[in-house]
Amino acid sequence: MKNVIVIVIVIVIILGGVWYISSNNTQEPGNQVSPAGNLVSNVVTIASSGFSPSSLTVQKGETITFKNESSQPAWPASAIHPTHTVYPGSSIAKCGTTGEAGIFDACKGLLKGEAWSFQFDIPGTWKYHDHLNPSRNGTIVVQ
Ligand SMILES: [Cu+2]
Repeated sequence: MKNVIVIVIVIVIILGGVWYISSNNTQEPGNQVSPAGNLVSNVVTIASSGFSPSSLTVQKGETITFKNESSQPAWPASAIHPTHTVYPGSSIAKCGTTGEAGIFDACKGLLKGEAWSFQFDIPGTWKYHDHLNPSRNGTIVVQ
């Protein structure tokens, strides 16, 4: 009888562990855990009125997802139009090359519903714009 109780306790502990692990893996896309362990959702949406929020502050190393919810294609990219060279290492000249992965430049127009993500590793105040509609712009502050 004691053995049965021990087995039941072990099973409960294992199931509890499985539940705990799986419950930590059910975050929605676009959410990340910050270095402090907080769940943060760094999403900038692109509407016909522009980027929202127009200014977003994140910690170094966090990723921001830009999601186009407008009917027109949108191309988020580092200032300054048209060269996109303000964010260190970025340049529109790298689009279409192997350097494309590491630059603050979507390098293409995102269609409605499409998203593009970039990890900000360099502290600073970084302005950006929609390359297809340069009057639309925003700011990312990396702390
Ligand atoms: Cu541009």
